[in-house]
Amino acid sequence: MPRRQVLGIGGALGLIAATGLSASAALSRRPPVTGAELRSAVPLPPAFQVPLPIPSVLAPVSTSGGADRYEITQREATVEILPGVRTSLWTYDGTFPGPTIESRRGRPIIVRHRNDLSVPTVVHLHGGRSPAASDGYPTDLVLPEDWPDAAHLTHAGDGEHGPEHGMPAMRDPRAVQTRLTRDYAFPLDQRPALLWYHDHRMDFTAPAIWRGLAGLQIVRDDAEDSLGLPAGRRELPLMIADRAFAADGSLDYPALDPTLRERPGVREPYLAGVLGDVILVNGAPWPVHDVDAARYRLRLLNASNARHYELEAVSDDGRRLDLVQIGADQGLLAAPVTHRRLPVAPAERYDVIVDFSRVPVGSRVRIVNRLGSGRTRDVMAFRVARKAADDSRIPRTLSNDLPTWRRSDAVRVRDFSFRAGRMRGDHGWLIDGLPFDPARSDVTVRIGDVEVWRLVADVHHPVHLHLVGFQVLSRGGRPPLPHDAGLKDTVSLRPGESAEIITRFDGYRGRYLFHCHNAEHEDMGMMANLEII
Ligand SMILES: [Cu+2]
Repeated sequence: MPRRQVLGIGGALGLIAATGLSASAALSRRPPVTGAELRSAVPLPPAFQVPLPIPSVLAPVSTSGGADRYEITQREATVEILPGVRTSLWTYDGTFPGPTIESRRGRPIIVRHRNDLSVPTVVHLHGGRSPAASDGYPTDLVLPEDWPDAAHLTHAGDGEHGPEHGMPAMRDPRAVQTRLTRDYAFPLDQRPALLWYHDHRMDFTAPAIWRGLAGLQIVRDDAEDSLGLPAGRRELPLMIADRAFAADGSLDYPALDPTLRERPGVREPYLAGVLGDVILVNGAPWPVHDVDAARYRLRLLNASNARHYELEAVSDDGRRLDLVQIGADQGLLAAPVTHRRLPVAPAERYDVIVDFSRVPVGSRVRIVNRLGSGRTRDVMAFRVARKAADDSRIPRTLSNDLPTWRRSDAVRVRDFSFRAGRMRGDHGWLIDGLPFDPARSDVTVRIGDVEVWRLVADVHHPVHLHLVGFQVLSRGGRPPLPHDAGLKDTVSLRPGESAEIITRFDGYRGRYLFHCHNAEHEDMGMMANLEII
């Protein structure tokens, strides 16, 4: 690899490649970020001025036959993210985040997505226990009305971009494509949790999410409702995502092909991940939210492409408030876990209670990212506006339905490495030395089997499994960390680190995925097929 490219990959990876540092040496240095930061070319607003938006809840178009039907149109929209600046986005129904879908455990929903964008799309419900046909496999594309048909694409592939680019669907005989619309059916036979839906298009997931294709879905049930947790306006979904803005107010992104039609990938300094210099919460820059002096349930999602956070809640007098974790990616913990700092990797969700009752009225609590610097240290703020009664509680037992898998239950142990490498003659990110190929069979598991997977990383890789939740068994040969508690669908591997996870593959048969959820890594090959038979 030429030296120029090695250094271009940035921070940790360049260090490992250029100096031959061992993984453990990389781990001891543990760089706080994997990726490179874009700088916005417009003036940025001061922190804690813009009010926190709460995404609107989508109303079903019908509720007949025990199932709710929804319709979402994917379309371009111009919105005001930075005060006084117009930004064109790709959206679900005209907003970023898209509308929130409120759903109940075991009550099926059908979402008809209509693609009025200029490129193919595909929707994945992250954390959903969904049949394969509705899981948003990257080549199961919804084509825009005027997109060339498959026969035409075959010829286009022989042209200027060569057969390697622009038509991955053609390499996948199992792809099921539709034109203009697709109905996604979600049985939602799963634990209550905060899920999120986002684009998962082959080779172009990262820029599609960056441009705005992300929204929330919440699954609830009666057991969770009866716990007495903070609810109503004291329950806040918080989608955290970084972005950067070009001089014309558009979102900056270092795509090789800004039309996102044919050539995937990003420019060289950003190969390890794209970071922005503006922190958005629910689509607003460094927002502020007025709260009662009471407990709040904060449902955190890191929807950033590559940025990691280590969150703290800091009051004006410098006190750190407890972050009492009650839930993980896949729902409630068995019992609360108290943190002072909470690491949140891309795609992870943490459900935490923060108690503002002892914060003086009129003062603020800032949510700070210890891994950020300068403006990216701030995330958002709460302003304690008034005294208020609070009859919420945090039960000592939150749930008793978590699986009790033991290592001895596993019928198989598999090893997977997540490392940099070469793909199609360029830089890539590889699982076990291979870039993703939809037509290749990678992992086949029998439905109902319990397996242990050992994952090892070079730089940060948040590893996500579709369909199933898992438990973290160990990290670096040691017991899991406090924030690994509960049932997860994304585990954050730190530089040079290994982790073991355990799960039972059940629910549905079919073709699923596991992949890195650094969205740039995902687009550059770091995915593999998971076939459940
Ligand atoms: Cu990765």
